[in-house]
Amino acid sequence: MSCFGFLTSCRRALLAGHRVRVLSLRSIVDLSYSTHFMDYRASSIPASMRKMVVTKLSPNFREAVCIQNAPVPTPADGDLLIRNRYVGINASDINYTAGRYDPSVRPPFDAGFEGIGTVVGLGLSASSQYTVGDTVAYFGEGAFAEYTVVSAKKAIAIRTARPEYLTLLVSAATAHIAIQRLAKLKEGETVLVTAAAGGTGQFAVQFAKMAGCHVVGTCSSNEKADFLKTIGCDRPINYKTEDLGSILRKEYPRGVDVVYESIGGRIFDLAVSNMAVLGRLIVIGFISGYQSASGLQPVKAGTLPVKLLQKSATISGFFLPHFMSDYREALSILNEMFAKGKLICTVDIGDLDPEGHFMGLESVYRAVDYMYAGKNLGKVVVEVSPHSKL
Ligand code: NAP
Ligand code: X1H
Repeated sequence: MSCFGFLTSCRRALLAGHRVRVLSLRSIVDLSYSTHFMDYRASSIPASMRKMVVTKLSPNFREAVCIQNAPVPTPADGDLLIRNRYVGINASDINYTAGRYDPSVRPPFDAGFEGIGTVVGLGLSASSQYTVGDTVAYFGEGAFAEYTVVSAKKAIAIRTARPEYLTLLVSAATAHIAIQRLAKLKEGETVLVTAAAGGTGQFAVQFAKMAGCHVVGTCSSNEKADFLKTIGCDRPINYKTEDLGSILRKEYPRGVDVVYESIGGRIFDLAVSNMAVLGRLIVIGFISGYQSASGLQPVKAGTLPVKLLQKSATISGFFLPHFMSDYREALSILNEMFAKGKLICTVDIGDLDPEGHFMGLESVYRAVDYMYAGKNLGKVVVEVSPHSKL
């Protein structure tokens, strides 16, 4: 069975054994309603936990988010209660804390988009797919917590709690679906990837290379440029030491065919000015603006119509939640590629940071700063809790 076996049903027997072996007073209450299974053995589920809550809307993560004590939530029918082991950091965590995702939502609300952990409780109908002790990865809200409840539909069974799985859920899925749906890559074309050594950029580089393209990737250090060579990038450009505009003009005078663009502002303008005839630019993000009050970064919009016309070029936006119909298939392809060693999934868990490994919920603050200081090589991941037996 594929380890992303959320398409299979009835994978394990119902948890009758757990139901008679539960120990705590709370579990007696659970049994009386019989709507969910909770595991209170050995390690026991505590009554309360710590979680990161957005209490004030701000793109400054430290200002917006505080760590609070809260009761460990109870999974409703169809839900899983997951003890988080690793959580993924996304550039857009600060768009979320700024309230940009849904301006009608007011604080307090929970932060964090994705995690990996152990199923420690489940609502009744989720037991046809999962059992206590399963390891799962999920793309869902409230991940920056010791325990998170997610719908079983948003979870994926994985073999072991390896942080590399966290690269697949958002970062690799974004690159895979955006390139499949919007890039229309042809062998021999030139692809420019910005923030190429980051969470999603590393996958855009690999998918473009797999399609037989010449790949140019931007980054901010020589160490990242060396990493880019190892994942197939033909021309890494450290934009701190080399002039991106003049390199593109000199080395790619015909222009680039496709741009996977994450930075915005000046870099977006340079990419637009260096597109080939029939070029396609995909707006994946514009991180250079996220920390500002508006979340935006000005671009040369006035010259955009003529630049597109002169090249018959197109610009499209891509936002992963709009492509959920492609998500399951993409994840099973990505998982298989990862399992067969065809995809390099690099994670950065802070081991080279002066303060060390991102361990514990409070490290999420440091991990967000680390990403916005441009220090990460690969996907930023935080280890929320060390491995524990159930
Ligand atoms: P990431 O690439 O792992 O980290 C961000 C990288 O951006 C840094 O390593 C740094 O790389 C650069 N950077 C950081 N702060 C910057 C700033 N203030 N100005 C300019 N560059 C900065 O992060 P990620 O989570 O994978 O996100 C990358 C981009 O993809 C973001 O724009 C994000 O919004 C977007 N994204 C979009 C979707 C979607 O559905 N559209 C999904 C996932 C991610 P350098 O060394 O290259 O400077
Ligand atoms: C419904 O579509 C969206 C799309 C983007 C709703 C919200 C957003 C959003 O908050 C984002 C966003 C999300 C993911 C990502 O990787 C990058 C970005 S940038 C962004 C945003 C930034 C500034 C704004 O004023 C509004 C949205």
